[in-house]
Amino acid sequence: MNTKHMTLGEFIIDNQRFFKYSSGELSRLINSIRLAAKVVNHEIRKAGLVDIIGAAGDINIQGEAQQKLDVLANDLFKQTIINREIVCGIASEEEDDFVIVEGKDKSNENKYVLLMDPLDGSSNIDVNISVGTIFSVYRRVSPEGTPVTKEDFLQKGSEQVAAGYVAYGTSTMLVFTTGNGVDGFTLNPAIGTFYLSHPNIQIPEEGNIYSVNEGNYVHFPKGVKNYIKYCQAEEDNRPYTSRYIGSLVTDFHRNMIKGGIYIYPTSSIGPKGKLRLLYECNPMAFIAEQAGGKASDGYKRILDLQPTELHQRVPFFCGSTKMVEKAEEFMADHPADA
Ligand code: P6P
Repeated sequence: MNTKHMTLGEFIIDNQRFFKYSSGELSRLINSIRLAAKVVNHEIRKAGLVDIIGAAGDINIQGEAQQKLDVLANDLFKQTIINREIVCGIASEEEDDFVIVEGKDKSNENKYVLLMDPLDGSSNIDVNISVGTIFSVYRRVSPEGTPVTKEDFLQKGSEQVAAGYVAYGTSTMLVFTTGNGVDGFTLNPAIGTFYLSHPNIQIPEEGNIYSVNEGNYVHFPKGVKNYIKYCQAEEDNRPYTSRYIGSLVTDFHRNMIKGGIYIYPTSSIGPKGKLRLLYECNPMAFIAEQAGGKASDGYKRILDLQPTELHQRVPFFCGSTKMVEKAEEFMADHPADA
């Protein structure tokens, strides 16, 4: 089939035979995420009007309590997925603990667990900066038919069967992998259909963009400070360009297309960094590697890290392989900072 104008639905049908465990459930899960993404997109696109239609905490014209968008996004993704009886559990940045999902007959026959950051960077909405949804899918490891357990969520990132993000930017894009490369789909809002716009995304091996919050420079470990100075030096193809939007999905997506490195390191004010391993770093690392890039904590491959807590934070270096490797060289010079 000519993939030029393939819709996401056609792509899923055409490729589900390559999905790990190739069961229809994963296809249905991705289709459900597609649906929820459209609904969240609709809410985000009118977020600037909340003072007209009711701000969070207000009662809107339907008499419903107006929710903060990240809470709304969480509820929308949760309900869309739960109603379709595809997963046996959900973990979310917006939920203190994981959510056990039982079938109508109280069964737990579903094979997958979903982890998500339903609306990453939501504080940017008030200033009209792009935000995103990040998701990660594993096959459960606990016995089918029993309630999901914490171990189902604490799997290494290398065990993911799918991962993706929705970028609510100048256009709305759904980018995901099932372990067979990375493909990007752009929403045509006029008809509510995602079209294959970026087949087989390959992140350039080298880039000239570095993304880090330099406002925290004074708090960074020596290895990070030295790498930032390397990026700024007038040598070879440097100085690099500094681009930091403060929205992971947006900074990551730009680097996927143009090449670059995104860094959220440890610091004296954040000894484990800021980003969450399970539903931010692992999915983005899976996507980066599937697109030929790299992701580490400055020393070790992100996907090899053994999670211990649902909301644990890790330092994150991700993007063009050669840029991540160079940053790791600077980090290796100062392991004491780890
Ligand atoms: P800082 C948003 O809150 C987020 O989780 C990421 O999307 C973003 O890259 C990062 O935090 C920004 O954090 O500390 O630089 O404002």
